[in-house]
Amino acid sequence: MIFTEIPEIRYEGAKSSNPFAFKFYDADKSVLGKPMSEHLPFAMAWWHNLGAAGTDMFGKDTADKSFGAGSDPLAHAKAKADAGFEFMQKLGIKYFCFHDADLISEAPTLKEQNANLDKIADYIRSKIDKTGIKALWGTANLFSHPRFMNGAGSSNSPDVFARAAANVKKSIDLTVKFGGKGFVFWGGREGYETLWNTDMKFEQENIAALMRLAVEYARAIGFKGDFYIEPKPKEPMKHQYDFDAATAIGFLRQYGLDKDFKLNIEANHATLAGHTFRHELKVSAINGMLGSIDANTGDALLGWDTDEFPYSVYDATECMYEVLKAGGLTGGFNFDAKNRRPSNTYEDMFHAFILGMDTFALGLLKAAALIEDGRVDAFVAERYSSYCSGIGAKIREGKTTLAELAEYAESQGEPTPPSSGKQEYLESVVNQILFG
Ligand code: XUL
Ligand code: CO
Repeated sequence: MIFTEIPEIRYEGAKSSNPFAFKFYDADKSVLGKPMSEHLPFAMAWWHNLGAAGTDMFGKDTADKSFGAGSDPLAHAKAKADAGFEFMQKLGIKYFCFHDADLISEAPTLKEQNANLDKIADYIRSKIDKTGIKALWGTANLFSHPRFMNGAGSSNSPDVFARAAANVKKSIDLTVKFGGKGFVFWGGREGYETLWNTDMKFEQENIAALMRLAVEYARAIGFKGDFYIEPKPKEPMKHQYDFDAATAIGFLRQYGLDKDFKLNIEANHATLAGHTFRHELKVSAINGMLGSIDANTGDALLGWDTDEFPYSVYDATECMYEVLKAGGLTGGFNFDAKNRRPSNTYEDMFHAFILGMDTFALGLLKAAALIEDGRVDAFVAERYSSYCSGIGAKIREGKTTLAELAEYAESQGEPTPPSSGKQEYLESVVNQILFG
């Protein structure tokens, strides 16, 4: 046991003042005919929760994430796994997400690295067998090591491309071994700093080639899950190719990858791209590509990826509204989030997840209430209802011509002004459901 002072976290209800209890996340509570736990498949991000210890550009670690192990890489990797599984069990979390590089520190050669990964993977697999906790998705870290300074798929070096392919292959193997539902590509270094040295088309073709090779390999070994692109506009690169959902969808379609890939939408990446989280979810959903979510939040006053635990019930409600409307996720809700640097105790790790899980539970309850209330849906249906008959229906059904429309326009005179958008009314309905 690592978190000896921390009890199992249970639901105690909104009136509880126990800091180690859920106030809103009640796993078995039925919402729209399904238990909360099925609506909200939460996942722990291995890298943040078990790895990030507070180092930033200006200072070193503030937290101790050695979990009692010394400097031996395998002993530390096992201690992380012990901590992670105990943590997830105490919170009732069924999934984790990981990079290859999160599992054990990198060895000097690829061969040694893969052998080390096999050792820790066997250890993790035995914990999966004991607990039923599995991977939500895996990914390859193709951005931290200096070899990837010019990108991975987009690198100007075919040797680096080949190394990226080897890391992706191993990470797919690990994902399959851990029962993962998905495999993510986050193109941290897949972008450019200046177009004076960059062949954009060449780089994008190569990224697509790496993705295609990954799909071919994974399908050949029986992986049935989804691949995901995780869009992000910038950071670490000035401009990343998977800028936002619309850009990523265009890319996937252009290179014929859209049948195997969906999107993993991260809230903080959405706002960095100048969109709301909800916008990115909507764009993904209407294109049939809403796969999974990295649940976190940025800070409106800070222009970078702060990866904070989500606390805005308003944002979570908007998110869950889109998720419910899309019929749920094939993936889940990965807390790609880290404690603030001064929140450096084991207790803080639990507070962070209680906050995130309660925020999304509230979001789910409020989104379900909005749908059951029906006023927003009814308003939107009514707003477009003139397309149900007459010339509107002909436009929708593609049964008219430009000439017919011109004739119609001439005969009708000045169009009746469109009806009010009633934004303020709708926003007050949302507030009433949230706080009434
Ligand atoms: C970085 C980010 C990554 C991906 C996985 O901004 O979100 O942690 O989720 O590589
Ligand atoms: Co992420």
